[in-house]
Amino acid sequence: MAHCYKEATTVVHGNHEKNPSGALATPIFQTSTFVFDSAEQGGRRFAGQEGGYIYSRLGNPTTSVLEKKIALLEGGEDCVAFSSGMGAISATLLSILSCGDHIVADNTLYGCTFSLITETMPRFGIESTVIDLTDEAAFKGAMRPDTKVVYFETIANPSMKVIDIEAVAAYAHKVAPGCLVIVDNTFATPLLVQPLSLGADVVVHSATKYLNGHGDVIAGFSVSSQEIAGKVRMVGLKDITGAVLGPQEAYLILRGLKTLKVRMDTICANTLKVVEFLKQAPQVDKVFFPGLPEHPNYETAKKELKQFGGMIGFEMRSFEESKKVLNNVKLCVLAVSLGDCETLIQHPASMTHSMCTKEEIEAAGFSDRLIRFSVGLEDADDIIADLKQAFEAAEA
Ligand code: LCS
Repeated sequence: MAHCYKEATTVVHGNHEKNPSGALATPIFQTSTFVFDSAEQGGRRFAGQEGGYIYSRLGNPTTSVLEKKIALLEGGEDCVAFSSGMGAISATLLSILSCGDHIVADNTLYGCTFSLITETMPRFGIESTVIDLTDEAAFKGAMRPDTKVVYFETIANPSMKVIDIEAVAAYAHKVAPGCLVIVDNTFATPLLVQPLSLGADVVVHSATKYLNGHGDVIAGFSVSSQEIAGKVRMVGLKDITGAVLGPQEAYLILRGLKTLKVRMDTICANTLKVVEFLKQAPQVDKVFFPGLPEHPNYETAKKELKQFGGMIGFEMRSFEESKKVLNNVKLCVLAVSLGDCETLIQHPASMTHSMCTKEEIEAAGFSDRLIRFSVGLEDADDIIADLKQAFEAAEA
């Protein structure tokens, strides 16, 4: 699909299709089903001989506008919207994989995705090999000619690992023809990187985060070629998960998307200031941020990302101090999720990644001292002042 406009324009206008009613804002088609003109027409629509809507689990005009906009932003042919990020991820993987298939996944993933791949999918006979995808030897050792999927996150939750999409996709496609590279682009958003342009086959999102951006919707997307998206829609969404996005939520995401570019620019600028503060704070032992030259994947991040994003991890000197910071912030909000207007702070080991074992957490490169920080749209000085007072309280 041609990307005619620059991204700041695309987030506002999408493909510039006007609603036939003349409405500027996309109307909310709050309907479960659609009326056929005749029995013959209903039959033709079900047989795929005629376009048009049938039933909102299979498609809805409000949701379609949103899907087209996300496909444009990611540079994909098609997009399928879901009622959650996990809905998008599970429907995508289960549309592609069958009993006896093999998946290679990175060892740093959002906790529920990690459980899905390492615990749930093996129950259905799908074999998973979990390794550090930045370790070239481990990756090459894990790949098999019959590997069907390679799965990872652009900026990984919560260690902020950045994987070389181009290199991983090129090798996976070379040694395992037919293997699909699936990338979760939630942390980066299409404004920082478009994984499909670097060789990935599918991009998945938790739209709950930056894409919606206002902390009031749970949603997800799967973006790919028309062929793959057709399968994801007609198998993963229609038959397996049924995790369809409602038109009200689709509308809210369309509204949130209009400010994606200004939100991301402000969040990324704020984040650089917060990182600078964390680096010099004596109470902080380690900062996890891909824009720092000492970050192990700094070179990849510089090459791959237009900006370094709004997510930071940092470890205090002890678990006790980390806990005290979490309990002493006043402006920053103690809550999971990320990518909202409000700065959010949480503790991965006991919250988003509590389903991982101590060994799995260690392998993912963090500890129970890690605090994850999603920088918001407040004034950076106020965010920093809040952290400063929480650090002082943690020492007391
Ligand atoms: N992918 C990533 C990278 C995520 O961080 C999350 C949720 C999901 C997928 C799942 O999306 P959902 O179904 O929640 O829309 N991450 C969360 C987090 O870090 N805190 O709370 C949820």
